[in-house]
Formats: sequence, structure tokens, C-alpha cells
Amino acid sequence: MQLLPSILFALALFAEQASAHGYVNQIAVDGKWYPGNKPGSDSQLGPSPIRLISDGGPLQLQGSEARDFVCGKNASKAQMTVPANTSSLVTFNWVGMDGASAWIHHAGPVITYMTSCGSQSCDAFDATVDTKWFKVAQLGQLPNDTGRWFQEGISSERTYVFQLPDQLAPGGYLIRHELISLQNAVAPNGIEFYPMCLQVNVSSEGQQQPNTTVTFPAIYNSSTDGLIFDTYTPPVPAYPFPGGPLSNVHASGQGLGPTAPSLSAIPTTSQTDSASDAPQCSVAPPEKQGSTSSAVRSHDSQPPNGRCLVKRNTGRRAAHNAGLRRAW
Ligand SMILES: *[C@@H]1O[C@H](CO)[C@@H](O)[C@H](O)[C@H]1NC(C)=O
Ligand SMILES: *[C@@H]1O[C@H](CO)[C@@H](O)[C@H](O)[C@H]1NC(C)=O
Ligand SMILES: *[C@@H]1O[C@H](CO)[C@@H](O)[C@H](O)[C@H]1NC(C)=O
Ligand SMILES: *[C@@H]1O[C@H](CO)[C@@H](O)[C@H](O)[C@H]1NC(C)=O
Ligand SMILES: *[C@@H]1O[C@H](CO)[C@@H](O)[C@H](O)[C@H]1NC(C)=O
Ligand SMILES: CC(=O)N[C@H]1CO[C@H](CO)[C@@H](O)[C@@H]1O
Ligand SMILES: [Cu+2]
Repeated sequence: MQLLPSILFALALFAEQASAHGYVNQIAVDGKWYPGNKPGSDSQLGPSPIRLISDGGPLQLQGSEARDFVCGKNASKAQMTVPANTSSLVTFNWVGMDGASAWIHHAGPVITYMTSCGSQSCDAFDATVDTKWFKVAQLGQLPNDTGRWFQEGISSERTYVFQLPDQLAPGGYLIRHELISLQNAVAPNGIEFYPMCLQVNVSSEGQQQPNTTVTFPAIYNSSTDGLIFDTYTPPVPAYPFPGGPLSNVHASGQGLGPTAPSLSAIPTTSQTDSASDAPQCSVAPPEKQGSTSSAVRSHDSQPPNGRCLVKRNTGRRAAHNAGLRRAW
């Protein structure tokens, strides 16, 4: 059995070469959807609140530009800044590089940060210069379900949902939403980062300011926990999240448990994906008293400040499990 991890690692590398990674295709605030543009699609830009990246491949610790860790590869400012309220639900629709297939990676954390655009309008805000971010949501492993991660739910449901902090001060914010993929992180420089940024304008009566912040790429250095991690060899330890603990400014979590409102379905067409054969995908209704919700609570003492919707379907799940290790 000692050979198993290295075999899986080799298979993972193979899967990596065969894949083309992905990006956030569109987003919703409280169920209202806004389109994104396909990475690198300079010539056919439509208005979007999602900062455009030049390519949906991963950022790596060695070989990627420092500025790309802020909002993704060669990220450019977006034209729209979309309205939101404190406690609004923000949904990210992750897709594979063709804009229609599902996100392929399963192992790794899902982390979301925010920063104020300050006195500037977010569509003019340059985030690449010493921008200070606070962490508003993070999810890692499914508790005691060794080797499996919430990110798998982004692959199966295509969405990740989190709630804006309930006491956030009003104004323009960039939301930096990041998938980190660990399938190759057994080895140095194998970890992959996929950050994407969204521009929102928050209406609020709140006044809360973050008391700790981080900058990118400074938090990713040789002393950062969690950048080399073996997710294959049981028992897999609890993942040490990079970027520190959740900020004092984060969602209460009340809106994402059993009482979460229904989400509207993902639009199947967008300005960048006009293919009518795009797979129909529905958003799982939030579970009533599901295992995920209670499991999230028992994961640690934090409420589920952000979570993806993992639809439980045993038949599909069994089939998925069969392919899981190869797919990684
Ligand atoms: C980066 O984006 C700029 C426009 O914002 C574009 O002119 C340039 O070609 C892009 N570079 C790469 C490497 O994609
Ligand atoms: C924000 O709240 C106001 C007042 O309740 C509401 O009219 C508006 O639709 C909300 N906006 C969003 C994006 O949910
Ligand atoms: C942000 O929202 C506030 C309050 O609704 C509004 O006054 C302001 O014009 C908005 N700013 C932008 C850039 O949309
Ligand atoms: C390295 O990262 C850690 C957190 O990941 C951070 O506290 C520290 O300041 C960073 N060091 C440098 C030199 O940037
Ligand atoms: C930040 O705020 C949290 C919650 O109010 C508090 O527990 C923590 O000690 C504060 N940290 C600093 C550095 O002030
Ligand atoms: C990944 C994870 O949640 N591991 C936990 C499994 O349960 C043990 C004992 O309850 C915890 O110590 C681990 O942290
Ligand atoms: Cu990838």
C-alpha cells in the first residue's frame, strides 16, 4: 500500500495535463445573475462585474507573476459594480475552460476575502498595489470524511455561495474568491491557485472595520502553512488554511444554514457561452436539516460562514466516488 500515494500522484499529474482548469463564468447577488467574460476574450467584452483574467490556468508559487495572485492572471478592471446589501448571498458559478463543463478539481480549500475600494469607484480601483484584504469565508475538508473536500461540491453543483458580512460598512468592495487545488500539492510548487475578483457596492447601516488584513502574494511564502499537503494518505490531517483565521468582519452564518432562501437557477446562457448545448444544471436547494449543515458546525466552532451546496444523492454519489480518485 505504500505505493498507492505515488501512483495516485502520478495519475493526478496526468489528469492535470489533460485538463484546462477553469474560471468563474457568472455570479449572482441575491439571485440576480450577472455574466462574466471568457478568459482572454478582449475583443468581445460585454459589461460584467467580474474582473477579466487572461487565462484560466493555475497560478503557481514559482513561475507566476506576483500581481496575478491578487485577482488572477493579468486581471483587468471590470466595468460594472453591482448592488448588494449586508447579508446578501453571493453565488459564484465555476466552470471548466470551455465555459460549459464543470470545474474539475476536488481537493483543496475555498477561501473568500474582501477589500474596500476606498474613495475610488471599484471600476477604477487598482488592487495590485499593497491592497489589504480581510477573510470573510473559508471551507476546507468535509469533516471526518477522509480525503474529501467541499470543493467537490463546486464541481458537482457548479456553484459556491457565501454571505456578505452583516455589519460591513457601506461602499464599494472587491471580493477575492479563490479556489486552491491540492491534487499535486504533495510536491513543492504543486499547489494551484485560482483567484477571481468581483466588484460590489454594498448598501449598509453597518460600521464594522476589519482589525487584521493580509496582502497577496505576501502571505504565500516558504513559511506559509498548507502549501505542501498530502491529501491522499490517510489519516489526512485538518488543513491549515493560509491567510489566517476568519476576520472579525464576516457573515453570521445564519443565512446559510437550514433557513437559507432558495437560489435561482444558473442561467444556461451568457454573453460568453451561447452554446445551446450547455449542460442544464440546477442549483441544489439548501438542505433542510442535512448532514452537511450540521457537519459544518461540528467541523470547528465557527458557524458555516461560507459553503458550497453539496447535493446529496446516493446513487450519483456512489458513481462519482468510483471515479473520484482517478478524476483528481
Ligand atoms: C494583459 O492585459 C492587457 C490588457 O489589459 C493586454 O494588452 C495584454 O496583452 C495582456 N497580457 C497577457 C500576457 O495576456
Ligand atoms: C437591498 O435591500 C433593499 C431594501 O431591502 C432591497 O430593495 C434591494 O433589492 C436589496 N438589494 C439586493 C441586491 O438584494
Ligand atoms: C453605491 O450605492 C449607494 C447607495 O445605494 C449609491 O448612492 C452609490 O451611488 C452607489 N455607487 C456606485 C458606484 O454604484
Ligand atoms: C509569509 O506568510 C505568512 C503567512 O502566511 C505571513 O505572516 C508572513 O508575513 C509572510 N512573510 C513575508 C516575508 O512576507
Ligand atoms: C479582532 O476582532 C476580534 C473579534 O472582535 C477579536 O477577537 C480579536 O482579538 C481582534 N484582533 C485584533 C488584532 O484586534
Ligand atoms: C478533517 C477533520 O475534520 N478531522 C477531524 C475528525 O475528527 C477528529 C476527532 O473528532 C478531529 O480531531 C479531526 O480534526
Ligand atoms: Cu487545474
